[in-house]
Amino acid sequence: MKTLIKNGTVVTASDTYKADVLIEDEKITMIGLNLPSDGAEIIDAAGLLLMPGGIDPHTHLDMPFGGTITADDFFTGQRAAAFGGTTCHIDFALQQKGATLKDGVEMWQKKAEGKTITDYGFHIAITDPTEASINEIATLKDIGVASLKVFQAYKGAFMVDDTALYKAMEVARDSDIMLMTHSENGDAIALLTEKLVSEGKLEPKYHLDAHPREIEGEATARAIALSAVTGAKLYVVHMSCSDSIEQMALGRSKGYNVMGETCTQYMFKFEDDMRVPGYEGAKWACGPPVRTPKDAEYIWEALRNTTLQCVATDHCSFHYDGGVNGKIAGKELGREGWHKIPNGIPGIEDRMPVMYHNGVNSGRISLNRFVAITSTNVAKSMGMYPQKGTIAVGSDADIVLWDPEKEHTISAKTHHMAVDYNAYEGMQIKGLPVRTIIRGTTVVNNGELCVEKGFGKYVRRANPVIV
Ligand code: DUC
Ligand code: ZN
Ligand code: ZN
Repeated sequence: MKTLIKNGTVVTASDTYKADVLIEDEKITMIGLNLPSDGAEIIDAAGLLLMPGGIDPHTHLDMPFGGTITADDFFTGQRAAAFGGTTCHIDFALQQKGATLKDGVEMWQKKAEGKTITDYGFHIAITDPTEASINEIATLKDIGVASLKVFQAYKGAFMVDDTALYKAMEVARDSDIMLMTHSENGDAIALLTEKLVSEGKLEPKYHLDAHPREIEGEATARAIALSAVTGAKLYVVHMSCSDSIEQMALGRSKGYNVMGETCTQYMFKFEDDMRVPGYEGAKWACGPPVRTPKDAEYIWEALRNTTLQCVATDHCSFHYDGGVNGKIAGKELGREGWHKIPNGIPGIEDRMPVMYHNGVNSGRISLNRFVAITSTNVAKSMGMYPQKGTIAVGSDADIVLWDPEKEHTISAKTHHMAVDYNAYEGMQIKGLPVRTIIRGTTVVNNGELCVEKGFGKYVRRANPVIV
């Protein structure tokens, strides 16, 4: 199968230039001006940008959490991703207590089986850090897993202590695995939660008081220090505020092997959105919590100046009005107390358009930086580059045809996620994907899904690098 994309403008993390792109089977085989068609199917991309497909480094599909399960499974989540210009994502498989890390990955592989639309990989989160589990980190490469998540929060559920974190870092260092942390101080959160709940402070806004910014800063600094001592590569996920990002800037200025990710929602959803009267604030309960508009500006600057290198979604969708009309239970579980709200915000479909519109159109980041933070840096740090994350000869033909002039108003009424609300409801966007190509096959074209469930493939990852 041959496809020639003609007349488009290729955009990578470093360059923007006019070129045709030839795809043979699943790979890009030629890039240049006026390439001969030679019997290839022609796609005319005049007026369009050709960008590497988005890669979302942080998603939770079909994940049990907080007494329920996410609204999006691998089909609805990946379908939404493809509509939004994301061609690959890395989901978090969770180790179950008493089971191995590989069991966790296998469990998540089964959830994906037969449902996939985009390509995908798995991180594994270590939640039962026995000696055997810690030693098992050295074998993750055998199953194509190049990243290990450690929770410094969620005491009594996913959290592990500093001894386990330190030991996991030593094995991760020796086996070239990227160690990822959810950096908040779980002990402090547990104490604050107990206090607030015992005082009868049960409305959604108290979620903010249980997750102060200082303890995100503290846990981030701790993870960075342990990474510096052990020499493990560290990727801090979902950084939400200046307190933690300052620590990242400091660690990077010292030359440590550390990098950070933020999420789209931290630039658009704020503490005041959680403080509205009534229960609506529950929609924005996530960990770490949403912060302030000042933090959002700090994040934009950190994305510009390379303190932060990746933008994820932490897509973790729970219905606002769940448990009715056949819907899975969701945020309503916390009506009797904020501590029972399932944490998470959806966004797998919206990351690319929202970041493009608010980043590139507003002049906050360049087009090339947009590609870097939504795709290339993710591929590099997660061990998928140059198979994924760029437009280059030999790379997978994961290409998004982007219309910089196309306009759309984001709404839950029209989105492709299964969840019943949208974090960017009403946002008017200019610049959208019009065709999403994965490994040479058109997956979405002008609002139509063009592949069957099961199209997406597992991506084996190795050699993650700090960018
Ligand atoms: N944060 C969330 O908001 N949801 C899932 C897990 C997490 O760390
Ligand atoms: Zn997390
Ligand atoms: Zn997460």
